[in-house]
Amino acid sequence: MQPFVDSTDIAADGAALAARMRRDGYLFIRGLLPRQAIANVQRQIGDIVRAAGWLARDRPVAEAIADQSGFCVDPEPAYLATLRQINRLEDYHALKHHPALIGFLERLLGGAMLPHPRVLMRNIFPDRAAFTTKSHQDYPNVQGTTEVYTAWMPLIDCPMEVGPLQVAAGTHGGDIYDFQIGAGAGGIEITEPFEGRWVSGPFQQGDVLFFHSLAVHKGVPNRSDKLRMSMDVRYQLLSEPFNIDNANADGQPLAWDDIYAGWRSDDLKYYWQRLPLNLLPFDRVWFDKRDALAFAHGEAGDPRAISVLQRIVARDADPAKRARAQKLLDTLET
Ligand SMILES: O=C(O)CCC(=O)C(=O)O
Repeated sequence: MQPFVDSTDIAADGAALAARMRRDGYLFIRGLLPRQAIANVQRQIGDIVRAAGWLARDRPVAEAIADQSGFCVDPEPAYLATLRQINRLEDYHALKHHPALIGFLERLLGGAMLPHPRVLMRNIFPDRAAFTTKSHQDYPNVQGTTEVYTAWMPLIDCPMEVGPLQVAAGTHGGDIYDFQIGAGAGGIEITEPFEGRWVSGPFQQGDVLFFHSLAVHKGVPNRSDKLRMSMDVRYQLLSEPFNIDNANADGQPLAWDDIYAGWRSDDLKYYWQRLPLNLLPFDRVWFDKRDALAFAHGEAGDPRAISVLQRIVARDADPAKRARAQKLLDTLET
Protein backbone atom coordinates (compact mmCIF):
# COMPACT_ATOMS: atom_id res chain seq x y z
CA MET A 1 0.00 0.00 0.00
CA GLN A 2 1.27 3.47 -0.94
CA PRO A 3 0.85 6.60 1.22
CA PHE A 4 -1.83 9.17 0.39
CA VAL A 5 -0.72 12.17 -1.62
CA ASP A 6 -0.96 14.87 1.06
CA SER A 7 -2.89 17.86 -0.32
CA THR A 8 -2.71 20.04 2.80
CA ASP A 9 -0.37 22.49 1.07
CA ILE A 10 -2.93 23.25 -1.68
CA ALA A 11 -6.01 23.35 0.60
CA ALA A 12 -6.56 27.07 -0.12
CA ASP A 13 -6.31 26.69 -3.91
CA GLY A 14 -9.63 25.53 -5.41
CA ALA A 15 -8.30 25.00 -8.94
CA ALA A 16 -5.36 22.89 -7.72
CA LEU A 17 -7.68 20.85 -5.48
CA ALA A 18 -10.11 20.22 -8.34
CA ALA A 19 -7.28 19.14 -10.67
CA ARG A 20 -5.93 16.71 -8.09
CA MET A 21 -9.38 15.32 -7.32
CA ARG A 22 -9.92 14.80 -11.07
CA ARG A 23 -6.60 12.94 -11.28
CA ASP A 24 -6.73 10.76 -8.14
CA GLY A 25 -10.39 10.64 -7.04
CA TYR A 26 -9.44 11.62 -3.47
CA LEU A 27 -7.83 14.39 -1.39
CA PHE A 28 -6.19 13.92 1.98
CA ILE A 29 -6.04 17.08 4.12
CA ARG A 30 -4.32 17.29 7.49
CA GLY A 31 -5.73 19.40 10.32
CA LEU A 32 -8.71 20.73 8.37
CA LEU A 33 -10.93 20.64 11.45
CA PRO A 34 -9.91 21.82 14.91
CA ARG A 35 -8.95 18.84 17.06
CA GLN A 36 -11.22 20.20 19.79
CA ALA A 37 -14.32 20.03 17.55
CA ILE A 38 -13.67 16.34 16.85
CA ALA A 39 -12.77 15.53 20.46
CA ASN A 40 -16.05 17.12 21.62
CA VAL A 41 -18.11 14.84 19.36
CA GLN A 42 -16.00 11.79 20.26
CA ARG A 43 -16.60 12.43 23.97
CA GLN A 44 -20.38 12.58 23.56
CA ILE A 45 -20.55 9.50 21.33
CA GLY A 46 -18.02 7.77 23.58
CA ASP A 47 -20.33 8.19 26.58
CA ILE A 48 -23.16 6.53 24.63
CA VAL A 49 -21.10 3.63 23.34
CA ARG A 50 -19.48 3.06 26.71
CA ALA A 51 -22.95 2.80 28.28
CA ALA A 52 -23.77 0.29 25.51
CA GLY A 53 -20.78 -1.80 26.65
CA TRP A 54 -18.56 -1.15 23.61
CA LEU A 55 -15.82 0.74 25.48
CA ALA A 56 -13.84 -0.32 28.55
CA ARG A 57 -15.55 1.16 31.59
CA ASP A 58 -12.29 1.60 33.53
CA ARG A 59 -10.57 3.74 30.87
CA PRO A 60 -11.22 7.32 29.70
CA VAL A 61 -13.70 7.56 26.82
CA ALA A 62 -11.12 9.58 24.85
CA GLU A 63 -8.84 6.51 24.67
CA ALA A 64 -11.63 4.50 22.99
CA ILE A 65 -10.35 1.17 24.35
CA ALA A 66 -12.81 -1.45 23.09
CA ASP A 67 -14.71 -3.89 25.29
CA GLN A 68 -14.96 -7.01 23.15
CA SER A 69 -17.76 -8.39 25.29
CA GLY A 70 -20.00 -5.70 23.75
CA PHE A 71 -19.16 -6.72 20.17
CA CYS A 72 -21.85 -6.10 17.58
CA VAL A 73 -21.96 -4.80 14.01
CA ASP A 74 -24.15 -2.72 11.77
CA PRO A 75 -26.99 -3.64 11.03
CA GLU A 76 -27.67 -5.94 13.97
CA PRO A 77 -30.59 -4.68 16.10
CA ALA A 78 -28.33 -4.03 19.12
CA TYR A 79 -25.99 -1.95 16.98
CA LEU A 80 -28.83 0.06 15.43
CA ALA A 81 -30.38 0.79 18.84
CA THR A 82 -27.15 2.49 19.94
CA LEU A 83 -26.71 4.21 16.57
CA ARG A 84 -30.15 5.79 17.04
CA GLN A 85 -28.99 7.35 20.31
CA ILE A 86 -25.87 8.71 18.60
CA ASN A 87 -28.07 10.11 15.86
CA ARG A 88 -29.81 12.37 18.37
CA LEU A 89 -26.63 14.32 19.14
CA GLU A 90 -26.76 17.92 17.95
CA ASP A 91 -22.99 18.42 17.80
CA TYR A 92 -22.61 15.22 15.74
CA HIS A 93 -24.91 16.62 13.04
CA ALA A 94 -23.58 20.17 13.38
CA LEU A 95 -20.05 19.03 12.52
CA LYS A 96 -20.97 18.58 8.85
CA HIS A 97 -21.77 22.30 8.66
CA HIS A 98 -18.41 23.34 10.11
CA PRO A 99 -17.14 26.38 8.15
CA ALA A 100 -13.79 24.67 7.56
CA LEU A 101 -15.50 21.77 5.77
CA ILE A 102 -18.02 23.87 3.85
CA GLY A 103 -15.38 26.41 2.84
CA PHE A 104 -13.05 23.66 1.62
CA LEU A 105 -15.76 21.96 -0.45
CA GLU A 106 -16.94 25.25 -1.94
CA ARG A 107 -13.39 25.97 -3.06
CA LEU A 108 -13.09 22.46 -4.50
CA LEU A 109 -16.46 22.39 -6.30
CA GLY A 110 -16.97 26.09 -6.98
CA GLY A 111 -20.56 26.62 -5.79
CA ALA A 112 -23.07 26.42 -2.93
CA MET A 113 -22.93 23.15 -0.97
CA LEU A 114 -25.63 20.69 -0.05
CA PRO A 115 -24.36 18.58 2.88
CA HIS A 116 -26.41 15.37 2.86
CA PRO A 117 -28.62 15.28 5.96
CA ARG A 118 -27.70 11.65 6.67
CA VAL A 119 -24.44 11.30 8.58
CA LEU A 120 -22.89 7.87 9.11
CA MET A 121 -21.05 6.85 12.23
CA ARG A 122 -18.86 3.74 12.19
CA ASN A 123 -17.74 1.83 15.25
CA ILE A 124 -15.35 -0.88 14.10
CA PHE A 125 -14.29 -3.37 16.77
CA PRO A 126 -10.69 -4.63 16.80
CA ASP A 127 -9.64 -8.10 15.65
CA ARG A 128 -12.81 -8.77 13.66
CA ALA A 129 -11.25 -8.80 10.22
CA ALA A 130 -14.36 -10.39 8.69
CA PHE A 131 -16.25 -7.15 9.34
CA THR A 132 -13.67 -4.74 7.95
CA THR A 133 -15.41 -2.56 5.35
CA LYS A 134 -15.09 -4.26 1.97
CA SER A 135 -14.11 -2.68 -1.33
CA HIS A 136 -17.05 -0.63 -2.69
CA GLN A 137 -18.16 2.59 -4.35
CA ASP A 138 -20.61 4.98 -2.69
CA TYR A 139 -22.56 5.95 -5.81
CA PRO A 140 -24.93 2.90 -5.94
CA ASN A 141 -26.06 3.71 -2.36
CA VAL A 142 -26.09 7.49 -2.67
CA GLN A 143 -27.01 8.35 -6.30
CA GLY A 144 -28.53 11.68 -7.40
CA THR A 145 -25.32 12.61 -9.17
CA THR A 146 -21.91 10.96 -9.42
CA GLU A 147 -20.55 14.36 -8.30
CA VAL A 148 -21.03 13.49 -4.65
CA TYR A 149 -18.00 13.65 -2.38
CA THR A 150 -17.58 11.81 0.89
CA ALA A 151 -15.71 13.41 3.79
CA TRP A 152 -14.33 10.63 6.00
CA MET A 153 -12.93 11.61 9.38
CA PRO A 154 -11.89 9.54 12.36
CA LEU A 155 -13.05 10.76 15.76
CA ILE A 156 -9.90 9.39 17.40
CA ASP A 157 -6.31 9.43 16.20
CA CYS A 158 -6.17 6.60 13.72
CA PRO A 159 -2.70 5.17 13.06
CA MET A 160 -2.57 2.25 10.63
CA GLU A 161 -3.17 -0.39 13.30
CA VAL A 162 -6.50 1.24 14.25
CA GLY A 163 -7.68 0.67 10.68
CA PRO A 164 -8.31 3.88 8.72
CA LEU A 165 -9.78 3.95 5.21
CA GLN A 166 -7.89 3.15 2.00
CA VAL A 167 -8.72 4.29 -1.54
CA ALA A 168 -7.90 2.72 -4.90
CA ALA A 169 -6.52 5.83 -6.61
CA GLY A 170 -7.91 6.74 -10.02
CA THR A 171 -10.91 4.36 -9.94
CA HIS A 172 -13.49 7.17 -10.24
CA GLY A 173 -13.42 7.37 -14.03
CA GLY A 174 -17.04 6.34 -14.67
CA ASP A 175 -17.32 2.59 -14.20
CA ILE A 176 -19.59 0.94 -11.66
CA TYR A 177 -17.62 -2.18 -10.78
CA ASP A 178 -19.11 -5.62 -10.43
CA PHE A 179 -19.61 -6.85 -6.87
CA GLN A 180 -20.36 -9.82 -4.66
CA ILE A 181 -22.10 -9.70 -1.30
CA GLY A 182 -20.06 -9.47 1.88
CA ALA A 183 -20.06 -8.25 5.48
CA GLY A 184 -19.27 -4.64 6.39
CA ALA A 185 -20.56 -1.25 5.25
CA GLY A 186 -23.03 -1.54 2.37
CA GLY A 187 -22.95 -5.36 2.37
CA ILE A 188 -21.06 -5.65 -0.91
CA GLU A 189 -17.52 -6.34 -2.10
CA ILE A 190 -16.15 -5.32 -5.49
CA THR A 191 -14.52 -8.33 -7.09
CA GLU A 192 -11.69 -6.55 -8.96
CA PRO A 193 -8.58 -6.44 -6.70
CA PHE A 194 -7.03 -3.13 -7.94
CA GLU A 195 -3.59 -4.37 -6.99
CA GLY A 196 -0.99 -1.61 -6.70
CA ARG A 197 -3.63 1.13 -6.61
CA TRP A 198 -4.37 1.25 -2.87
CA VAL A 199 -3.32 4.30 -0.86
CA SER A 200 -3.82 5.11 2.82
CA GLY A 201 -2.05 6.56 5.85
CA PRO A 202 -2.34 7.42 9.52
CA PHE A 203 -4.91 10.05 10.54
CA GLN A 204 -5.02 12.41 13.48
CA GLN A 205 -8.16 14.01 14.88
CA GLY A 206 -9.00 16.85 12.46
CA ASP A 207 -7.58 15.19 9.32
CA VAL A 208 -10.15 14.58 6.58
CA LEU A 209 -10.17 12.31 3.52
CA PHE A 210 -12.42 13.42 0.65
CA PHE A 211 -13.27 11.05 -2.18
CA HIS A 212 -15.45 10.93 -5.28
CA SER A 213 -18.63 8.78 -5.23
CA LEU A 214 -17.13 6.40 -7.81
CA ALA A 215 -13.74 6.04 -6.06
CA VAL A 216 -13.33 2.48 -4.80
CA HIS A 217 -12.46 2.34 -1.10
CA LYS A 218 -12.36 -0.09 1.82
CA GLY A 219 -11.27 -0.29 5.44
CA VAL A 220 -7.86 -1.23 6.80
CA PRO A 221 -8.25 -4.03 9.41
CA ASN A 222 -8.35 -2.77 12.99
CA ARG A 223 -5.55 -4.63 14.81
CA SER A 224 -5.39 -2.33 17.83
CA ASP A 225 -7.19 -2.46 21.17
CA LYS A 226 -9.41 0.50 20.20
CA LEU A 227 -12.89 0.91 18.81
CA ARG A 228 -12.29 2.66 15.47
CA MET A 229 -14.79 5.51 15.71
CA SER A 230 -15.27 7.52 12.54
CA MET A 231 -17.84 9.61 10.70
CA ASP A 232 -18.60 10.01 7.04
CA VAL A 233 -20.64 12.78 5.50
CA ARG A 234 -21.53 13.35 1.87
CA TYR A 235 -21.57 16.65 -0.01
CA GLN A 236 -22.61 17.84 -3.42
CA LEU A 237 -23.29 21.09 -5.22
CA LEU A 238 -26.79 22.30 -4.41
CA SER A 239 -27.39 22.69 -8.15
CA GLU A 240 -26.75 18.97 -8.85
CA PRO A 241 -29.55 16.34 -8.74
CA PHE A 242 -30.19 15.01 -5.23
CA ASN A 243 -31.63 11.68 -4.09
CA ILE A 244 -33.95 12.51 -1.20
CA ASP A 245 -33.30 9.10 0.43
CA ASN A 246 -30.11 10.73 1.70
CA ALA A 247 -32.34 12.77 3.98
CA ASN A 248 -33.31 9.63 5.93
CA ALA A 249 -31.41 9.87 9.17
CA ASP A 250 -29.55 6.56 9.23
CA GLY A 251 -30.77 4.69 6.22
CA GLN A 252 -34.25 4.21 7.58
CA PRO A 253 -37.18 6.57 7.98
CA LEU A 254 -36.30 7.69 11.49
CA ALA A 255 -38.31 10.79 12.42
CA TRP A 256 -36.18 13.93 12.49
CA ASP A 257 -38.58 15.39 15.09
CA ASP A 258 -37.41 12.63 17.38
CA ILE A 259 -33.74 13.34 16.61
CA TYR A 260 -34.22 17.07 17.15
CA ALA A 261 -36.10 16.71 20.45
CA GLY A 262 -33.16 17.62 22.72
CA TRP A 263 -31.38 20.16 20.52
CA ARG A 264 -30.41 23.59 21.91
CA SER A 265 -30.87 25.49 18.64
CA ASP A 266 -33.36 25.36 15.75
CA ASP A 267 -30.93 26.81 13.18
CA LEU A 268 -29.85 23.54 11.54
CA LYS A 269 -33.13 21.66 11.80
CA TYR A 270 -34.58 20.64 8.42
CA TYR A 271 -32.05 22.90 6.68
CA TRP A 272 -32.41 21.05 3.36
CA GLN A 273 -36.13 21.74 3.25
CA ARG A 274 -35.34 25.45 2.95
CA LEU A 275 -33.07 24.89 -0.08
CA PRO A 276 -34.07 24.75 -3.75
CA LEU A 277 -33.39 21.03 -4.30
CA ASN A 278 -33.18 19.38 -7.69
CA LEU A 279 -34.61 15.93 -6.88
CA LEU A 280 -33.90 12.71 -8.76
CA PRO A 281 -35.46 9.39 -7.66
CA PHE A 282 -33.36 6.48 -6.45
CA ASP A 283 -32.69 3.71 -8.98
CA ARG A 284 -32.95 0.35 -7.18
CA VAL A 285 -30.97 -1.55 -9.81
CA TRP A 286 -27.88 -2.16 -7.62
CA PHE A 287 -29.82 -2.81 -4.42
CA ASP A 288 -32.02 -5.28 -6.31
CA LYS A 289 -28.91 -7.05 -7.61
CA ARG A 290 -27.37 -7.13 -4.12
CA ASP A 291 -30.59 -8.41 -2.53
CA ALA A 292 -31.08 -11.10 -5.21
CA LEU A 293 -27.51 -12.30 -4.56
CA ALA A 294 -28.22 -12.41 -0.82
CA PHE A 295 -31.38 -14.51 -1.27
CA ALA A 296 -29.62 -16.88 -3.68
CA HIS A 297 -26.57 -17.32 -1.41
CA GLY A 298 -28.73 -17.51 1.72
CA GLU A 299 -30.89 -20.24 0.21
CA ALA A 300 -27.68 -22.14 -0.59
CA GLY A 301 -26.68 -21.87 3.10
CA ASP A 302 -23.86 -19.35 2.56
CA PRO A 303 -23.31 -17.23 5.72
CA ARG A 304 -21.93 -14.37 3.61
CA ALA A 305 -25.59 -13.55 2.96
CA ILE A 306 -26.24 -12.69 6.63
CA SER A 307 -25.18 -9.05 6.52
CA VAL A 308 -27.33 -8.13 3.51
CA LEU A 309 -30.30 -10.10 4.86
CA GLN A 310 -29.99 -8.13 8.13
CA ARG A 311 -29.98 -4.93 6.07
CA ILE A 312 -33.17 -5.96 4.31
CA VAL A 313 -34.84 -6.74 7.64
CA ALA A 314 -33.71 -3.41 9.13
CA ARG A 315 -34.30 -1.13 6.17
CA ASP A 316 -36.40 -2.49 3.32
CA ALA A 317 -39.82 -0.90 2.77
CA ASP A 318 -41.48 -4.14 1.56
CA PRO A 319 -42.88 -6.23 4.47
CA ALA A 320 -43.03 -9.46 2.41
CA LYS A 321 -39.35 -9.08 1.50
CA ARG A 322 -38.42 -8.34 5.11
CA ALA A 323 -40.29 -11.47 6.25
CA ARG A 324 -38.55 -13.62 3.63
CA ALA A 325 -35.15 -12.27 4.70
CA GLN A 326 -35.91 -12.88 8.40
CA LYS A 327 -36.98 -16.48 7.70
CA LEU A 328 -33.74 -17.11 5.88
CA LEU A 329 -31.72 -15.44 8.61
CA ASP A 330 -33.32 -17.71 11.19
CA THR A 331 -32.02 -20.73 9.28
CA LEU A 332 -28.52 -19.24 8.72
CA GLU A 333 -27.96 -17.95 12.24
CA THR A 334 -28.95 -21.14 14.07
O1 LIG B 1 -15.42 3.73 7.75
C1 LIG B 1 -15.58 2.72 7.09
O2 LIG B 1 -15.05 1.63 7.36
C2 LIG B 1 -16.47 2.77 5.88
C3 LIG B 1 -16.63 4.15 5.35
C4 LIG B 1 -17.19 4.18 3.98
O3 LIG B 1 -17.30 3.20 3.30
C5 LIG B 1 -17.59 5.46 3.43
O4 LIG B 1 -17.31 6.49 4.03
O5 LIG B 1 -18.21 5.46 2.35
